[in-house]
Amino acid sequence: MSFIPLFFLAFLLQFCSSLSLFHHHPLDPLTPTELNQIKLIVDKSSTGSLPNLTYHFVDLEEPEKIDVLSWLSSKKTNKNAQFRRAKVVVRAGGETRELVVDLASGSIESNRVYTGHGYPPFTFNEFVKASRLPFQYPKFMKSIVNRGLNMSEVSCVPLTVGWYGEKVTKRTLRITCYYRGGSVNVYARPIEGISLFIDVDSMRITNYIDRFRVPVPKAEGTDFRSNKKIDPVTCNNATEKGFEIEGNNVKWGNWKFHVGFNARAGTVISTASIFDARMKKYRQVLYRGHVSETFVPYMDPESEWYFRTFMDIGEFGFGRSASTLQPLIDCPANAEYMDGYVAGADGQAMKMEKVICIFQRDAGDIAWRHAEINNPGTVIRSGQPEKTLVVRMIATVGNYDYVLDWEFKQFGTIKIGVDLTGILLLKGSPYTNKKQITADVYGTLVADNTVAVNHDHYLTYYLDIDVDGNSNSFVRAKPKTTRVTDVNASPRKSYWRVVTETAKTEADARLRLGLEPAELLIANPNKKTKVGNQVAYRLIPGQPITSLLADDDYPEIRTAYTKYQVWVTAYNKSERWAGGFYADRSRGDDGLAVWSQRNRKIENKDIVLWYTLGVHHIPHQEDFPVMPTVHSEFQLRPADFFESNPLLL
Ligand SMILES: *[C@@H]1O[C@H](CO)[C@@H](O)[C@H](O)[C@H]1NC(C)=O
Ligand SMILES: *[C@@H]1O[C@H](CO)[C@@H](O)[C@H](O)[C@H]1NC(C)=O
Ligand SMILES: *[C@@H]1O[C@H](CO)[C@@H](O)[C@H](O)[C@H]1NC(C)=O
Ligand SMILES: *[C@@H]1O[C@H](CO)[C@@H](O)[C@H](O)[C@H]1NC(C)=O
Ligand SMILES: [Cu+2]
Repeated sequence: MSFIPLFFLAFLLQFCSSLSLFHHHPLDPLTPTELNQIKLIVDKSSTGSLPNLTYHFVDLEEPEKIDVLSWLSSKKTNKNAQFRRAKVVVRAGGETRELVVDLASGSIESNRVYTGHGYPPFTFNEFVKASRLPFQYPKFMKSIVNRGLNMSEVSCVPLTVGWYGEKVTKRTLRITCYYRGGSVNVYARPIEGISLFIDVDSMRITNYIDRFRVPVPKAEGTDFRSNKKIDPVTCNNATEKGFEIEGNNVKWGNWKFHVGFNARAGTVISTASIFDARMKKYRQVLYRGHVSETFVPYMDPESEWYFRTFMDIGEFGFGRSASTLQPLIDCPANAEYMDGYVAGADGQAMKMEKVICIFQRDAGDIAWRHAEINNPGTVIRSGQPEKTLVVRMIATVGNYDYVLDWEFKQFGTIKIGVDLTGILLLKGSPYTNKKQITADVYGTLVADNTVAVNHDHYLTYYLDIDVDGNSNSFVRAKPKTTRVTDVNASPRKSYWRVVTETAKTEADARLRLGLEPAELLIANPNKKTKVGNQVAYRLIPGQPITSLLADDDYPEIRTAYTKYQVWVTAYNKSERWAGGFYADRSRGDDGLAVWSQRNRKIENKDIVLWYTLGVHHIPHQEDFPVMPTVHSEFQLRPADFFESNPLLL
């Protein structure tokens, strides 16, 4: 009977797959097979026959949190088909379409035309095609010859254009060009004075202006290649690997979490929980965290520069810009690497090699220590060295490189760090010395004929923190100066005591951090320690920064969320992108600032914390020709989460 061997085979398959698939997680990124399957499903549908079909966004459709958590706690071992759905955004026939594709049934669950403002991210192909157009454009070629430059030494890069109150917009890029002329540092030698507009849907140059000429900065001194040998002895070689990885699941020390990757955010950390040795169980800390949007506005209002107000994550994607990591430079010798997969413009899966590295850091720091000298006849010294686990990705978005770290500490802290490096955005200038400058040049003269334009970097993080469960509150613990009233009881006049305030609604949780001290806590009001304190995690912000642009300035309207560093919103799985999902040419009608206006209740609810870090970047000469890293960070740290220092258990 053929039935028996078939049955047996099915059993074997099931058995084997449950062995080999035990590392699956409902939030696993789409695999290359799944990406290609999605393309086949869409291409076969009615949408597939529409003209000029291009893929702009393909990601796992966020499953319901309740399903993910119950799947995880039920210890299921194989991939559950219910989670394998994808959100797909395509452009076809001049329209943007949103599709939800169900991979298990191979069908399209929904398919609608998006009619709101803004556009999906550009494809890499569009950027490449747009940046080639000037090379066949006679007016541009003439401008190059008129400047005495050689066309074969020109490189052009596409720039997104923002929105400046236009009633009708099109998908547009502007092109800016540079002169290599013997230098590999493309961004160091701008060809100034030219404006070149491209209508992306028709892929044509629609407007061209050559307004003025200034000298192209010289090639000398622009090379950023290092000739320093990397000494293997100095590079953290001896450290053990220290962690386990199965599929996308990482286990290290007391931590376990999931590392995902997508084209928009890059690294996504999910379901991070920490083992409590006293309770003998894992406790939830972070359901999902990733960088949500970036905003990099340049402070030059002139016609060739004013529009440079980039939202890199929504307009292009940090994942899509992820750089292949260089062992021993980007990550130490004990690092392990992960590849990423994204959909190309044609929907086909594309491998991005070594885009994430994970390594244990043993940097010579101290986790805790003490020396006790008051025991008779003996000095007792004790302590522990600090060890951390770093998950790193680097997004190279044009000229800038963003090193994005998630660093886990044994004690329970998660440190989120960003290092800025790369090449400054430079502007050609007639000046070779500061004393020649009489009008505003909007930046710093960093070399002959080279102005590095002032700008900001804001990185906004999505942090769906679930401290020991979903129902959390946002609490501010404020040290408040208090007068001593009973003058007979104490010679002291004042002290501070802690006054706590719990945010009731979203409006209570928009914060501009300043000099007024406050501990910012995500607390679980339903869980208390043995001595009765609310279990919590604390946000330790970095150097506070808010946007200095006027509220009615167009780039500020699009990124109104940069006016506050901290926001807390009610959880809604479709609210993840702080600048709105359709960031290119957006008008500020979607995004964090708008959602928060609903002023939902956030006390003892499933809530999301948003934190913006960044720098006002006044360039300096050392940032040229390549910029030494500038660091920003914030931390999430246990606060009455454990009964006592967990490192002693
Ligand atoms: C398709 O693209 C070509 C060039 O890329 C363009 O000329 C044409 O108008 C597009 N067709 C539609 C229907 O958008
Ligand atoms: C222009 O540059 C190309 C490539 O670098 C070189 O081969 C060519 O000789 C140059 N032409 C002139 C006129 O200098
Ligand atoms: C570092 O690793 C390399 C290659 O594994 C090895 O040759 C070298 O001796 C190591 N250096 C140290 C200090 O362990
Ligand atoms: C979730 O967010 C989306 C986008 O802001 C909104 O349209 C929808 O109404 C929200 N759902 C709920 C239940 O609040
Ligand atoms: Cu900068």
